[in-house]
Amino acid sequence: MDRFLVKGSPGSLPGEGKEETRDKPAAADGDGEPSSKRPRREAGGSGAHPADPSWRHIRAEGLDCDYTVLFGKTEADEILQELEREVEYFTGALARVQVFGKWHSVPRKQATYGDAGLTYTFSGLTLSPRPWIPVLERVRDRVSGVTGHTFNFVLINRYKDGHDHIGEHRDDERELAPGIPIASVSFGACRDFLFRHKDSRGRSPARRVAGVQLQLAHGSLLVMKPPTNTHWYHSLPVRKKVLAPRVNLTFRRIVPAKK
Ligand SMILES: O=C(O)CCC(=O)C(=O)O
Repeated sequence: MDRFLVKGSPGSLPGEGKEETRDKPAAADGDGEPSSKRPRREAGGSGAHPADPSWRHIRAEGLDCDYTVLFGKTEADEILQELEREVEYFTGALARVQVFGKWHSVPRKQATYGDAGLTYTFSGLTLSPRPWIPVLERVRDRVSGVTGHTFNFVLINRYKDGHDHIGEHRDDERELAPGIPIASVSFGACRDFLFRHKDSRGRSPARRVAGVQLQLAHGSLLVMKPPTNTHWYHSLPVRKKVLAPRVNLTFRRIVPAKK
């Protein structure tokens, strides 16, 4: 899962991760404030009643996602408070990233939790996730209940405000179990979430495929199903007007390493 979090970080190989831009410093991030020029599809918003998740299906060429609001406000507030109290984020070398030879703080905080015995690669190191804590088990089990999938790992990203962000990347690591969706649950500030087709990146894209923009609300669940992460990059761009924190949990199924 080295490509999962940071590229060009300590221990990564030269030339690895040319496509990976998730930790570009804010000033260099191509996804700034909304541009009226870029074509977009809108989805997201307040969505469904949590007791009866009604899904919004988001489809484009090679993109297959479902969105719902899974937790009502009271429950989402309670979960956010517990996450803020209980989650322990990376510090030190794991909270820094090297981009084009320069060191930067990762522009958000990160943590990983999961099943005992699992290992994953991060910054060139083989790490074990922290053991599950009750608040994460509660969210994981609700997500499993509505998706019919089980998850053994969660990556947590905390954005203190709209300056914190994540650059364009795909979640296409080798460790991910094939055919299993990634379930992304958000708490706190509603943020824009952008998908861009792999053929539509860069200054002279191979072709123009309309991007997809969602707003991920407090208590929402976005299910990214295959083959979305093969064809589409996603990012959470800087939004300077957002003042409140947001915590995002991406539940994943990792194939345990052979002993
Ligand atoms: O915070 C988000 O919604 C995005 C997180 C993300 O892109 C990831 O975990 O790969």
